[in-house]
Amino acid sequence: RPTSPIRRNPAGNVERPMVQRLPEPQDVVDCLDLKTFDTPPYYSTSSESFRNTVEGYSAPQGGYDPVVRSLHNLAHLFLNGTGGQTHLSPNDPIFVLLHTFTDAIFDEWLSRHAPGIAVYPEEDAPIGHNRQFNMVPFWPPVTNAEMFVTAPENLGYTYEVTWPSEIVAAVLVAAVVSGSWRVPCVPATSARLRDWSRC
Ligand SMILES: [Cu+2]
Repeated sequence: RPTSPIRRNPAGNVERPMVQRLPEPQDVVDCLDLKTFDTPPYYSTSSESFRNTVEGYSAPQGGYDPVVRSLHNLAHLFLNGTGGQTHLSPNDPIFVLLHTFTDAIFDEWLSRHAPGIAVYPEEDAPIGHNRQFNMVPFWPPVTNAEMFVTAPENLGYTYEVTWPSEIVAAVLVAAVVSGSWRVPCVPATSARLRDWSRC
């Protein structure tokens, strides 16, 4: 029996202006700067928590605000259709790109901050989210602790991303060297997951 088609109406949610835009490169820069992996209550209300910020329940700088949606959540809600509904969103192929890029941000944060497993909540996080809990629904079973590791060294894959702060630095250097402060058109980067450049 045929099912309904994938629906997208990007930026079309006029009832909710906050989700009529996509995350900005600066949002990723800010999120990657957060120093603490997670904070009590280890939930969607956590403040100054990298985990809650990349998920998108707090401002990119880490402050929790119940009306804010950012980063991963904002990209879902921007789609305003199949990809914006929790139980349906994997049906839209964009889901794979969004979650791959979210994992790339997580991997970059692990590389930059080298946190160690002690920062991962041992208890009091929601069921399934404590350090030694298995990640549902993966099989064979794997714990959160086992996945709290950088991809290149531990998981056999790597991301090729030029992070936005690096693009900004390159543009500034080019402008200074050329004696011009006119912002040049940034060429396409080697990022395969998302090109953050803007012309
Ligand atoms: Cu998602």
